[in-house]
Amino acid sequence: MSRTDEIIEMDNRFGAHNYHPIPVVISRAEGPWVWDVEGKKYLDCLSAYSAVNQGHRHPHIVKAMKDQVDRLDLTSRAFHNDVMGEFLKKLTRFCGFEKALPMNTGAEAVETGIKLARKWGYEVKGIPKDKAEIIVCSDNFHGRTTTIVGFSSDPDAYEGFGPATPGFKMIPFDDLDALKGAITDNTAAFLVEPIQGEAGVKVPSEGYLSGIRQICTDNNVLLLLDEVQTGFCRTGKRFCWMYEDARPDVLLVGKALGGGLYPVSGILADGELMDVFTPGTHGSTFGGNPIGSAVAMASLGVLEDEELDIRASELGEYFMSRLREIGSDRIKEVRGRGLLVAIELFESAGKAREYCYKLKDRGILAKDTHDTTIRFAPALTVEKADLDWVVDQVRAVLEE
Ligand code: IF1
Repeated sequence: MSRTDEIIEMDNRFGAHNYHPIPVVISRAEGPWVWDVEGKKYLDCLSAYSAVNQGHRHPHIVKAMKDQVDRLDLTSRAFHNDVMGEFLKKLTRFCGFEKALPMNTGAEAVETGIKLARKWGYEVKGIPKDKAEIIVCSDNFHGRTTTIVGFSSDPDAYEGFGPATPGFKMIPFDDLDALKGAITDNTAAFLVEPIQGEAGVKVPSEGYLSGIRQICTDNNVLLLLDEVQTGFCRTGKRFCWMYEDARPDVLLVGKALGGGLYPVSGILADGELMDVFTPGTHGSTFGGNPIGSAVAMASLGVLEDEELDIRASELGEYFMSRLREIGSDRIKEVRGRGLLVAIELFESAGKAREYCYKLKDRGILAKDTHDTTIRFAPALTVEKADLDWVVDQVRAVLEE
């Protein structure tokens, strides 16, 4: 039995079966590349769902983490530590908000945003007790907690996990009239991804982001943007909302904030709104811990120093135009923003997963979603020549 098969068997024997991964066992990584246990090299075109925008094991981030580990580990928030404040200062400046609240995972950031919106709804907007409503979109993906899956439209996500938390209302994505129609006096917030990732990299129409910003402002409804996946330069700007100047009231971030080395998430808002949280009303053992804070500071530094927003924008435009040139009759659409790119195939072309297996054999790790879509999200440090090579491999598997 190969080492790969042995390890996969062990995963299956001792692990819960809540995943069905592509059968490759990765044991080493550097920059945009990974190696499997057999020594085969791949271009990582998933980047842990955009958690590794800076590339694997970026030397600056690794150094920051090692230095921190040698000095101070964990204090909890019962005491101050000498790293978190510097991190929050850097994060708020990077994102353009007054205050931040650090958590660990994306789902926790979303939960934190939901709590903030509800409390603001009761204390500031004056919504009657327990009547707050939050509007969400169909085909959303915001995480896996019971509250979050309770407002998912994907049966795999919610089926069997009820009863759903009340207080959520679903409307179609990319539909301004639906948003206007769904708002009531009890609406506290609208929660949305600026590009729907799991739904298949669904980029909304031009004017949607500025439109939702305006509607929320006009109706005294908070705009909560989930940029857990789209944030930190992935789509060609620091944040996707910057394409239409649709600055949210609450920005939810995660993934690449930890540079692929440590889970770090959080929410950003201006002072008055963030002050809705008072001592004892929210927290986390690990949120704002010294190691996460040091790693996140370095992760932000790399995004700035290497201007990865500009790089993602230029490389993304180039990559998408080269993919469109393939002109295969199996391709329905190439779409995306920056280096968050998807190829949607016609149903007659067969399953996207089959193409991902073929790409894997050719040294490219990409992930399918929804049967017909292949996602490409390499590290933002990827070289242009490597993208050319990806295009050649994609063309080859489509011609096979
Ligand atoms: C998995 C998808 C991506 C997210 C947005 C919050 C979270 C996520 C917009 C929660 C997480 C992940 C989790 C990962 C697969 C993945 C994913 F395919 F499921 F949808 F990226 F496209 N908001 N997305 O995309 O963050 O709590 O996981 O840190 O294996 O479930 P988390």
